[in-house]
Amino acid sequence: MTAVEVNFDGLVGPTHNYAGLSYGNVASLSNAASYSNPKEAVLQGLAKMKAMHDLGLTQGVFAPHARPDINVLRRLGFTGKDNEVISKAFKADPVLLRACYSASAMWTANAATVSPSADTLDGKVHFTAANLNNKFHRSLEPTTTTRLLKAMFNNDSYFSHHEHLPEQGFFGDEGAANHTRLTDAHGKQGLELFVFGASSFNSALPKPSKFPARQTLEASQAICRLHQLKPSSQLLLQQNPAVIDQGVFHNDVIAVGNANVLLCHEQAFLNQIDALKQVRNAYQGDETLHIIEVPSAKVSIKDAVTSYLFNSQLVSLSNGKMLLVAPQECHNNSAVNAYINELISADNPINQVQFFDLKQSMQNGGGPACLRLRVALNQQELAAVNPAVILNDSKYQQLCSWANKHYRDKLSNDDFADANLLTESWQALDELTQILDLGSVYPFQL
Ligand code: SUG
Repeated sequence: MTAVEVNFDGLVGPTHNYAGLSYGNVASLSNAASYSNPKEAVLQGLAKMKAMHDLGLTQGVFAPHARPDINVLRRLGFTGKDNEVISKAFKADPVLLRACYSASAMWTANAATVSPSADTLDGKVHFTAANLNNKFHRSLEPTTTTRLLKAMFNNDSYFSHHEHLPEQGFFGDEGAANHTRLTDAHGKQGLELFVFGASSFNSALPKPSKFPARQTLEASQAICRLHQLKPSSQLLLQQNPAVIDQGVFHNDVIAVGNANVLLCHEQAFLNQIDALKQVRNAYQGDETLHIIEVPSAKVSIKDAVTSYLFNSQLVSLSNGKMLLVAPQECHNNSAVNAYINELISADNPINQVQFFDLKQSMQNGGGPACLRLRVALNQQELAAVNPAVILNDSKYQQLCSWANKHYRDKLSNDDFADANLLTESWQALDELTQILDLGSVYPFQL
């Protein structure tokens, strides 16, 4: 059956800020003292979504989460009315308060792992929200993510939703950032690659020594079971621990796959020669599989991490071309820009590039691919998706007006002491639930 890949981009939330919360993520730590511009951030994300829509792709919108997470602040001992909780938390621990204000749910590549129906034994599309157990601010996401997924994919005949994995480091799960799918047509059975950073139980496997491995083997194995993946649709590979220690905190910072193309750095995987042999052997498409390995001599790991080349999206266009949707930082880096020019003129399916200014997200370590969750859907499944979360020209205009009305253009540390930020943000989201027809997905009452 014919199918399309729909990218559901995270709409940046009204409290987007830089709090230096993600140890192991170079950009997050180095921008901790900067002030943010939530309005610019949401509009940059929307401009990317609109550009994808204008290319003829089906583009979805994934709503932000309600922040601050007032319930978790209460669980942590801050009492009183909402404004008292905020002012007590600000005095006691401003970084904790900012973690509870984080808009990190914008990086929807980490929202969930999704397996299309062509790969699953029961023929349903399976979703498991990621537990994001490795970082406190991200561990606040899975419950709302599941509610949002259920509001977007609300039809038991086609969609199967699973509870997130146990909230424990052994099952650390970061969702689709460590998952890609190779196939020669979205509607055909594909090969799902699960890339883990370390094993919790098997001490024989190597681990990074400095920065955390956020995805465990055991989490990836559990997702394969939950999603009832056909054995021939799954392959588990280990990420190279040495690059995790250089700031490659997710596999999508060092590799990207689409259709019959896997673009990866030559240092992406542990025992790379053998890993790629396994990929070639397991791939079942009729079209030739293109594995493009980028040598360190052309793009160093440092350049890969600062430019986010591998966090580009690779998208198939209806004219048969494949487009690299890259962050502006790739254009600004002369080595990376030279490599991209070589890539698009070489003999492989990638033959176009488009650069996007996503600086607000990039400064927290989130590039184009971090901002989107891919869901391959056949025509019947697509018809069953909540239509209000699919972008069109008027929805784009509506979302821009909504953002312009509700979002601030500057947030710095002292602004988090102001409980008006809570009220403004929740009012914005309340209005958004109507624009995206989500029902009551948020745990607040205005
Ligand atoms: O989890 N940054 C996110 C970036 C996620 C990128 N996603 C993918 N690679 N798919 C993270 O580290 C920073 C928040 C702060 O420091 O304020 C943050 O959460």
